[in-house]
Order: sequence, then structure tokens, then C-alpha cells
Amino acid sequence: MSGWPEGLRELVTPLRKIRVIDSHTGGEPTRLIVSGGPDLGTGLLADRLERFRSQHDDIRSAVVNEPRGSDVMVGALLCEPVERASVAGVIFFNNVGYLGMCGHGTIGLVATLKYMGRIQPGEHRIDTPVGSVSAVLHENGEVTVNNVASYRKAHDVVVDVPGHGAVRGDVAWGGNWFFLVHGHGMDLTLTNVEELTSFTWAIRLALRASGITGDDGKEIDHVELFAPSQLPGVDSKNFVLCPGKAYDRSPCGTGTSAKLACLYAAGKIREGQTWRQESIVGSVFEGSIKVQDGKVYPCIRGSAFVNGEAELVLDPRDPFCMGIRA
Ligand code: PYC
Repeated sequence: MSGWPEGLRELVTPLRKIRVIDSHTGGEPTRLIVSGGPDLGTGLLADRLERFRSQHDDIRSAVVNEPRGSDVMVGALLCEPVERASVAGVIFFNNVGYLGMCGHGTIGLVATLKYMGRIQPGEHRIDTPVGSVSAVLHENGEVTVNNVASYRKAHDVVVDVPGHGAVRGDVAWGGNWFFLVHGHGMDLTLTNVEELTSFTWAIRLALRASGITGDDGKEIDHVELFAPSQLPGVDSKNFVLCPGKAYDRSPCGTGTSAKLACLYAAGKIREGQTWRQESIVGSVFEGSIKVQDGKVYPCIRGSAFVNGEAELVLDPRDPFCMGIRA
């Protein structure tokens, strides 16, 4: 009980306004909260993410879910950095929860910081919940993300997928956990997106049911399919299923990082070599790796474009003010 006469609280509670800047990276949207977001205090981004999750999750939903957003929208909260040398901190989120790191989102963040006049071409450090990354803003506006160390955790894992039988793939970390499927025989085209979504979703559920996880029992919440690309000079095309069942319109920065880690583990790529990864909508990221102390650090290059600026209005009288959630 609030003690307010019925309806009075709504009448006197002011509207909340959240300023966002939208961009897309190879077709995949990023909505950056630049002001009016939750105050998460200071400290490690991983701790601030937990505060976001436990105390302000309704804001996540309000920003990315319908009716303001959609299942494909990836949100990002611009935060004060942890490290003095960093230009920003960021927490990524989506229609169902939070992401450790996001490659397309970091490219979008850097393009947006440039748009805001906060950075110029050069190298910039950014703090994320899974560690600091650096990003180079090139003179032509493209961005290279130097991602966290990535690795193949398990090779040729077999999972029994109801309706599909045995499916084989690698488990890898690229800032998020991925299952990279081998030999699926599916047609990777936009017209086939529904079938690709139901196949990869069935794999995700089967991984969970079989207890196949990332490190520390972390759920593998991204599933990736590959096929040859028809674009000249491009090595591969992918379809990436994201945690909330939307597919990534970009080639997925963390997914391409996981792919590069698997290629390296299989002896199929060496330091400095370029890997071009096409997405299901035809956008391309350029990937390469640096190896330091036996660890693989992927570099992902792509471009993002700012395509909107808005003030979101959160009206307490609106029954869907905090977004539609399952
Ligand atoms: O680019 O890393 C990425 C990403 C993860 C989920 C959607 N995009």
C-alpha cells in the first residue's frame, strides 16, 4: 500500500525522460542511453550490471522492448569508466537480459561518441562488464574493436536436438558464449530466417537440457551457423541467434571473435591474416587476431551509422510504460 488515494500517485508522479541515440552496425541496432538512465554508482562494470539487473531491470525493458523498441534492439547504457585511461564504460542489454560484451554495439558506441563530439579518430579504451577493450576510430569512420581474449572451450561436441537428431559443434567464448555448429546443411538466406531461427532455438534448448555450458556453468545463449559466402573475397556467411530469439543482422562481433578463436585452435588462421565474415543480411566485418602469452585477441572492424536521436517518455499512467515482457 502506498498510502496515496487511488490515481493520485500517477497524477503527481512526473514523467521520466531518457535521452537515447540510435545507430546500426551492419543492420543491427544499438540504442545508447546518454542521459536519464539508472544511477548505478561506481565500481566495476560487472557489479554495476548486477545493480542494473536487480534494481532497475524495468528500465532495460522500457528502453528496448515493445512498444518503444523491438526484439532485435540492443541497448547500451553509457557509464562513467572504471579505468582513468578509459573514455567510457558501457553495459549492453537486450529484450531478455544483459550481455557481457557486444561487438556491433561497441562499434555503434564509438560511432555515437564521435557523433556526440566526445572522441576523435584514434584509439580509445572502453570498460565493459567482461573487461576493458580498446577500439580504434579510423579516419574514414570505420571502427576496429580489439576484443577480450577469446577461446575454444570444447571441440566437436555432440548434442541431441529433438526433431533434428545429433548436431555437432564447438563451444567458444568471444565475450559471450557461443555454439558454432558444424555441417548443418541449412540454406543461409534471409528468406529462410524462420527455419534458421527454429533450428538454432532448438539447439539452444537442447544444449541447456543436456547440461552443455560455458565455463562456470554459464549458459550458451548464442548459436551460430556458417556457410560459404557468395561475396568476392569474403570467407564465410553466418546466421547468429541471440539470447532473446532475435537473429543478429550484423555478422556479430563476439560471434566472429568466437569463430576466430576456433579457427586458430584448428590451425586454420594465423596472426595478422584477415577473415571476412558476412552476416545473414549481407553486411561484412573484417576480423583478425593478435596472439599474446598464448591468448587469442580478436580484432573486429566494421562501420556504424547514427540514425536517430530521441527522448523516451516514461509516463506512469501508461500500462506498457515499462515495455511488454513475456
Ligand atoms: O556483435 O557481439 C555482437 C552481438 C552480440 C549480440 C548481438 N550482437
